[in-house]
Amino acid sequence: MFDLRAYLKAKQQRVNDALRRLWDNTEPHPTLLVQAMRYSLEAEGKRLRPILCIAASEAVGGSDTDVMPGACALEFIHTYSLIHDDLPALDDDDLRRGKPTCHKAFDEATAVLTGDALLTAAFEVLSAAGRHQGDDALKWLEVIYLIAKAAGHFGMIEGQMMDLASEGKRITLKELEAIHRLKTGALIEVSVRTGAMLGGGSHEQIDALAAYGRHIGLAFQVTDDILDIEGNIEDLGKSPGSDQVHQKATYPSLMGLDQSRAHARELIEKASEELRNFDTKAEPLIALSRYIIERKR
Ligand code: GRG
Repeated sequence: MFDLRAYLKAKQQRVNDALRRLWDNTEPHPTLLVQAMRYSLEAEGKRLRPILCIAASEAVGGSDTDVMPGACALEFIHTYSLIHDDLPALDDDDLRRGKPTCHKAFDEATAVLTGDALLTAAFEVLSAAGRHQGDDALKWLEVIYLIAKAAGHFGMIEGQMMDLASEGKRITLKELEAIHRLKTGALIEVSVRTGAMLGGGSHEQIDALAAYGRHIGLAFQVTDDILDIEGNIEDLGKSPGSDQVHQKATYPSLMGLDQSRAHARELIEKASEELRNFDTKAEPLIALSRYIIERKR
C-alpha cells in the first residue's frame, strides 16, 4: 500500500534542500533580508504546492529533478503570500508555521520587503532554469506565464482583494467559491499543471491533472475554513478563529460544518475521477487529495 507519510517526508526533504540551494549564496554573511527570507521559508510549512507539482510530474512519467525550480518557485510565492497576509494591514497575525510572524520577528518594513524579495526570487529561479533548457525553453516560458497569471490579478491577488471586500458582508455560496478559486485555488491548480507540463505530460494528461488541481484547490479551502473553527493552535501553528474575527463568510458559516465536510469529500471524489486514465504513478496524487481534507494543520 502507498505510504503517504514516507512520501511526504522524502519530498519535503528534497524541496527543503533545493529551496536553499537555488537562491541563497550569501554565506557566510547573510544580509538581514536573506535572514528574514530564510526565517519564513525554513519554518515548518507542509510544502504542499511543490509536492503537488512533483507528484504531477511523476504521474506523467517525469521526475522531481525535472520540476524542482518550478516547485521551489511555487513555495516562494506561497511563503510571500503568507508573510504579506499576516501584516497588520491585512490579517494582523502574530503566529505562522508555529513561529512569530515575519513582521513580529523582524519588523513591518522588513516583512513587506521579504515578501517582495520572495516573489521576485520565484521568477528569478524559474527564468534561470528556463534559460538552460534548449528546445524546452518555450515550455518554461509558458510555465512562467501561467504561474504569473495564477499569482497576480487574474488569480491569488484578485481573490485576496475580493476576500477583503467581502468582510462583514453577506455573500452567496457562488461568490464565496469564486473568491476561493482565485485566492487559494489558482496557485494549487497551477502547481499541478506546472508539474504535468514540465514532467512531459500529453495535452490530455495536463488537462486532466489541471482539473484534478481545481477540485483539490477548492477542497483545500473548504478544509481550511473547517480547521479555522475546529483546529487548535498547536496543530495549526497559527491561531484559529481568524475568519470570525474578520467577519468572513466561510463554507461552515454558509452551509454548516457537516455539509462542508461532505462538500470537501465530493470535491475529492471528483478529483480522483480525473485520474481514472493514469496508472499507479498517480497514487501519490490520490493520497494527497485525501490528505488535503483529512489534515489537522
Ligand atoms: C499576497 C497578501 C496576499 C495574499 C494572497 C493565499 C493568500 C492570498 C493568503 C494566504 C493566507 C491564508 C491563510 C489563506 C488561506 C489558505 C492558505 C493558503 C493557508 C496556508 O496554506 P498551507 O496550509 O500552509 O499550505 P503551509 O504553512 O503548510 O505552507
